[in-house]
Amino acid sequence: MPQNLAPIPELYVSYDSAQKLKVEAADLVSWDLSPRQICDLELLMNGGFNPLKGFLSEEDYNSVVENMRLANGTLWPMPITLDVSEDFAAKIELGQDIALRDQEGVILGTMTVTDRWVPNKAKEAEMVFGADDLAHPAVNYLHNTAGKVYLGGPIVGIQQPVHYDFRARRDTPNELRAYFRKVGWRRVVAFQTRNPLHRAHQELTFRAAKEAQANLLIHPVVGMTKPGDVDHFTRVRCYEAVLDKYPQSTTTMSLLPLAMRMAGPREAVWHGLIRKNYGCTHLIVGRDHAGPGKNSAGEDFYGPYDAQELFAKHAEEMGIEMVDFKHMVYVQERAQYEPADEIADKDNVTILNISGTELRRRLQEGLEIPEWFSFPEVVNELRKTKPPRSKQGFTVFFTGFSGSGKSTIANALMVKLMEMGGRPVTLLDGDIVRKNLSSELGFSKEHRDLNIRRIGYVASEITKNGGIAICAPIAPYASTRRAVREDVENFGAFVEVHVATSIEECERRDRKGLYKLAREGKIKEFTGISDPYEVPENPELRVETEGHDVDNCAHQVILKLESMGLIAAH
Ligand code: PPS
Repeated sequence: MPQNLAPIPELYVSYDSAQKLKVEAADLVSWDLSPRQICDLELLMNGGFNPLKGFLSEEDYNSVVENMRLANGTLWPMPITLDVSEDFAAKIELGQDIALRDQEGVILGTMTVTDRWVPNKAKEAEMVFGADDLAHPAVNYLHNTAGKVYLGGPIVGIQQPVHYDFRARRDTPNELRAYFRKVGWRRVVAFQTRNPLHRAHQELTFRAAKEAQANLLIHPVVGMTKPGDVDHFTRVRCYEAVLDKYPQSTTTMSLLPLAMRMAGPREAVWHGLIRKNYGCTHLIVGRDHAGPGKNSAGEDFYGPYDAQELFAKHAEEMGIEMVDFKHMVYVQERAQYEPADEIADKDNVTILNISGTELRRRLQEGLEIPEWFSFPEVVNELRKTKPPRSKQGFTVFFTGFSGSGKSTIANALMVKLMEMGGRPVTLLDGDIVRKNLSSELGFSKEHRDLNIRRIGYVASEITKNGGIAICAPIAPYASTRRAVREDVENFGAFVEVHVATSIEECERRDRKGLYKLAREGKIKEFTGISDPYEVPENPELRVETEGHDVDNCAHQVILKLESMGLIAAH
């Protein structure tokens, strides 16, 4: 297919108009964009989503969901929609302009709202993602993050979202087109990725470029990828290390601020249209391209070659060709990578391969990663970001009645961990937090939840930065404890310890004299007496304090941490 590198339409107005518009837009009703909407808006404005002129109208949305096409018949597989809350939607009149702001309040563009509707999300999930199953990250997003109402309408672009990272590596479609024109690249094969590159990827991209007789664009996604992926900062440092291994004159890299949906076949077609906009003539499409993993029944959402098939069916219409991805494996005797299906002497050679899961395990446990698998520079970067578990941060979260012994055990644990050394330890005891972080709060459900969420926030920050947070509040509500677990588990392990001293024993001990006051009605909403406590169902550890001394209880926690690999066995 002939390459056309003429500039494509963008939605930005001229610099002077933008300055004027920015002042005028300050008076408009504003929508604060979510991180995903910012990614979508950037690609709408810079032409990455050409021919879209804004967030989809209701008619286009229905047509995209049902037929993979805009209402006018143009191929477009992914609904690009502006989801908002019901409250916000109720404030808007059709025909009204709204300002679209980033999370710091900067106005990126305006939209004339032509359409407002309540989508059938179950139908969207079924038709676009193949199943209304929350195990699919985009379906989960659709139901649990996206707003209830969609707004649609044309956009006027004022400015690009601001990026402070890797600026020299970011290009708009027109910037890449201009670059290809300048260096005379007539055929360009794009490699889409959301993972670090290892030797097998390098080999397959080399082969793809050779097969297509094209130059190579490494085009990694740095917008939003699958939850749990290696963060883009680490990945870009890895890509830069690998880029040195490619011949400079034939290969380049550019970062794509796309928010992926992991929609397999539809996503592959979407990726093709986007790469076409970026001036590419070919896209490498892999086995299980943009796959979301397993569904809630433990099966794959899509067939392994569904994406390649759908792409191939529409390649002509898209104006971009597919290079299918070979599954590369290492042949030890020949010390080289070869496509798995082209090895004729399979039975006489040793084939080596390390799966993604195995790689994560090796990183997790600090085990060797062989040179035949990856480049030392890449492994080094990955190890920096993902140190072995015994060097990562974590949170120990004690919960139990007042006077159950949480604080005493937590203190003993803190001292034991400090004796071991290696990581900073912070104790967020119930009383201390109430004094320093939550002094204005009482003991209503709302206030207790607020208190626990604050503790969770601090603990997740400590965990993120490689420290150990020990929390010891009552935390009587299971749902709040779960929310804190989710916050912390974004960054490291969460170890819930139920200090299971019975309410009778706590009252008998009554170390602070509070139970007596609670019984007399002088303290209201007292946990276990006049307020609920939801016993943890599956804590990592339950400790009984009746009949065990503090030292023993703290030791049980230490043993648990050891068995989880969080502290080195001693
Ligand atoms: S919560 O529910 O998790 O927010 O409670 P927490 O912040 O851990 O409570 C800390 C201490 O407050 C004292 N106290 C009460 N506890 C429960 N209910 C009521 N109404 C109440 N009023 C005061 C109690 O001593 C808690 O300390 P600990 O260390 O648990 O004994």
